[in-house]
Amino acid sequence: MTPILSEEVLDTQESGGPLVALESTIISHGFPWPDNLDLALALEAAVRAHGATPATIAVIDGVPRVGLGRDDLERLARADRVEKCSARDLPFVCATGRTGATTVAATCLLADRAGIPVFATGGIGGVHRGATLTMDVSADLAEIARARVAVVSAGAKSILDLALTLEALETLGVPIVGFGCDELPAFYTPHSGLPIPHRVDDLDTLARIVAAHRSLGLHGGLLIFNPIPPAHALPADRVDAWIAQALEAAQARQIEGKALTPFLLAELARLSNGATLPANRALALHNADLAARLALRIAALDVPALDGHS
Ligand code: PSU
Ligand code: MN
Repeated sequence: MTPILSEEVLDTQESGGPLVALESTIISHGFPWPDNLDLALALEAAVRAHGATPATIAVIDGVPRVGLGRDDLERLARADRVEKCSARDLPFVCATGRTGATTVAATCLLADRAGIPVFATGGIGGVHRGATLTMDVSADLAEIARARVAVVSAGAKSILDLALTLEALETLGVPIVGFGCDELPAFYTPHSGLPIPHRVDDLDTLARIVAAHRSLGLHGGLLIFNPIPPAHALPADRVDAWIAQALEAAQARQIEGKALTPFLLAELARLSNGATLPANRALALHNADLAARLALRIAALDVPALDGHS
C-alpha cells in the first residue's frame, strides 16, 4: 500500500521544498458539484501562491495517490462511485481497485507515509454528541495521534461534542496550538468558549513548535487551530439552530456510522440556504494559506526529515 507520489510532489521532496497535504473527502462528500471542483483547485492555488506544492490525497482505482492531476480532482468532485475512505477502509478500497476520497484520518496516514509534514483541512472529526451511548468517535482523532503530521484546521463544528473532543485529544496526548486564539474555534464561528492550552501569534514560533515536536522524537501529529476569519463567520445562534435541526433529522432518519457526518454537512447547507458553503470554503482556504506559509518556514528551519516511512 505504498502511496504513489506525483512527479511534482517527488521533485519538491527531493529538493527539500515545502509540501502541503490536502484531503479529498471535502471534495467528494463535503461540497456539492461543481463548487467542490472549484474549491479543490482553489485550495491547490492557495498553497502554490506561497511557492509550496499541494499534494491532494485520494485512492484512485485502488492506488493511494499523493498529488493529483485535474482529471482525478474532477472525478472526485463528480463523486460518482467514490467511497468515503477512512483509515480502516484503505485496505479494502485499495485491494478492490476502488476510488476513495480520504478523510482526515486516511489523509494523515498517507501524508505520514509520504513524509509530508503539514496538512490543511477544513474541520476535523471528533467525538459526536451522544457518544457516551453510541461510542461514535471519529477515527480522525486516533490517526492524528499516530501520524507525524501537523494538521491545520478551523476546529470542529458543534455537530460534535466539542468539550469531549478536547478531552479525547488530551487523553491521546495530541499537542494543540491555537494560532491567534486561546479557545477551540467552532468551524463556522471563531468561538466555542472552550479554552485550549497554548496560543501562538506568529509563524516563527509555530514552525519552531513543529520542529521541537519532531526533534524531541515525539510520535504522532499535532493540531493547529486557525479560526475562521471574522468577515466570513456565521452568526452563532443561527448555526446552533441549524445544527439542532440537522441532528434531529439524522435521528429521525436513523442515520449513523460513516454516513452521519456527510448527512449533517448536507443538512446544514440545505437548512442555511447554502450559507454554510461560502463560510466553509473561506475557512478551508484560510487553512491552506497558513499551512503553506508554515511549510515554507519548516523547510527553511532544516527540521530533521521524517524517517521510517516507506
Ligand atoms: N468535518 C467537516 N467537514 C468535513 C468532514 C468533517 O466540517 O468534510 C469530513 C472530514 O473528511 C473528516 C470526516 O475527516 O468528515 C470525518 O468523518 P467521521 O466523523 O465519519 O469520522
Ligand atoms: Mn463515526
